[in-house]
Amino acid sequence: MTDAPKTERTLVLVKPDAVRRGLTGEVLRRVEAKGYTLVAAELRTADDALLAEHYAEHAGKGFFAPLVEFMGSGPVLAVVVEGHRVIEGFRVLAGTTEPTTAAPGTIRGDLGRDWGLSVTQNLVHGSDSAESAAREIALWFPSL
Ligand code: IDP
Ligand code: MG
Repeated sequence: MTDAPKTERTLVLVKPDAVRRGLTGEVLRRVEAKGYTLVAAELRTADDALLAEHYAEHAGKGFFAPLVEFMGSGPVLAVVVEGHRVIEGFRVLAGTTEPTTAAPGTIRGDLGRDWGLSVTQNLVHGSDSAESAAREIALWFPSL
């Protein structure tokens, strides 16, 4: 008997800039087209406490306060996505942090740009490791 394929989960956030621009469907389309499965999704405006926890690794950095302000500026779509190697796979779909230089073909590279403010507005978040994914999923979806 062969082992079942190892699956994992990641937390994806469609950030307020992407929700405002009507790109929620496009982000989910790319996730599903890649063959990943949606486990849970919720549209909500996050409060500062949740966002400060979510971005705890960046506390104290110069961009932390503007980042929390931006992330709370409107609804985000929080999504738990499942699939083999989905943590790494979604990060590749998203592209590198700065949209101006993110590769074409990626969400940030195709749909994002520098609006002259900062690289804060880059459309999506994806957990960066198994530990981060477990922590973030527990934070956004405590019932899972
Ligand atoms: P990631 O989202 O690609 O993992 P991180 O370095 O974890 O990037 O940063 C978290 C988020 O903080 C980024 O997605 C972006 O929104 C914002 N950010 C990162 N670096 C900067 C910066 O230098 N200036 C402004 N915002 C930044
Ligand atoms: Mg990160």
